[in-house]
Amino acid sequence: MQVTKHDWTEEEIAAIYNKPFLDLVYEAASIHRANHDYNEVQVSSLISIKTGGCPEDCSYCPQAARYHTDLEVEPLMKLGEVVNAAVRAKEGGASRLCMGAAWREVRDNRDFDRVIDMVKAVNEMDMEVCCTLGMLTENQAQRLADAGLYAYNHNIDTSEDDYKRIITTRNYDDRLSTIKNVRKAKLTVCSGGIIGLGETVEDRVSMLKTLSNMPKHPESVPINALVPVKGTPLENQPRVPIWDMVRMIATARIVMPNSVVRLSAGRNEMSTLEQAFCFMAGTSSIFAGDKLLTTPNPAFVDDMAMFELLGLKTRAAFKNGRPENTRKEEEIA
Ligand code: SAM
Ligand code: DTB
Ligand code: SF4
Repeated sequence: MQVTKHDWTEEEIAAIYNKPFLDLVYEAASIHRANHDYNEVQVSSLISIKTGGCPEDCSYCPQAARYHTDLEVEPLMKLGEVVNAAVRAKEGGASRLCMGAAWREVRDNRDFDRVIDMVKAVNEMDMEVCCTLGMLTENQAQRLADAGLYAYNHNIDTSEDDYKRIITTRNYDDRLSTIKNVRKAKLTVCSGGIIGLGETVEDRVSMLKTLSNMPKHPESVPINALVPVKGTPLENQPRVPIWDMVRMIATARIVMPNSVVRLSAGRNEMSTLEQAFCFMAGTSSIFAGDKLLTTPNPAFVDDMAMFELLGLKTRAAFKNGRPENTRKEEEIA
């Protein structure tokens, strides 16, 4: 494991991002090879446990109630439905299940109790469990940890300066304080952002600076390409050039050498060759399964064919041992 640096400057990160393309990929690949089992990919599957009707105004998001997208609002899923989805995800090759809810924040009510039961049930199935439920208090983070949660996803999405252009119903500090609460509960952090929102290269660099200067780097860093959805304010954004996606992944890989960089939304529009370049540049994780939360994603079988072609293998759940909070009931008894 490489010693991580936490005092990156914007100039340093921009110099990396702007390197000649092949130099950048070569450097990122070298760091990737030195610090990771580079032919191994961590596969997560997403399920939207509560869809749409969100009070927030994130301008990229099809689930915000105020935008008129074709999405059907769905209440919180039942425990049994989630377990069935987890079985399918595991059969498809996923070692982690990520449950997303279109909430601004978690409330201490019966819905949260049900999510706690979902976390317990999926953890008992020997899958890593991740949640992304919006803002959390320290106490709520602790409840999730006690239920056996492995990771919490909370993206910072863009730079601090750009944030108010994209979202007005909360601020950057709200995001950062939830991430701190997640850390206090000793959960692993999954935090990254989206490119293609109309941000500048400086915004991308600034976002990577925020992530890489956290006291502990997020264990997982998702890089999403905007999926433009009809009815959202960003519906007409042009597709993110693959060159920008590779630059972003490579730069994240270099500034956070031990983190898992996740090639997240946007794969449905990418060729296998384009994805291969992302793996070369340091991606070691994807979301698999034919849906992200609400938008299409490549099917498990197509991804497994890509893995076969590229000689990649999937990473087993709890590869580095089960964290104490995720030990199963029978192991504790
Ligand atoms: N409501 C919770 C929250 O905002 O933290 C959790 C769910 S939210 C859908 C999770 C993440 O999905 C967002 O932070 C954003 O990074 C990503 N996302 C949402 N819509 C997207 C889109 N159209 N394209 C790419 N990423 C998107
Ligand atoms: C992340 O960074 N990307 C995922 C997951 N974490 C929660 C979500 C992508 C959502 C894309 C739009 C949709 O399918 O609704
Ligand atoms: Fe709500 Fe999350 Fe979508 Fe924002 S990104 S509108 S908080 S579901």
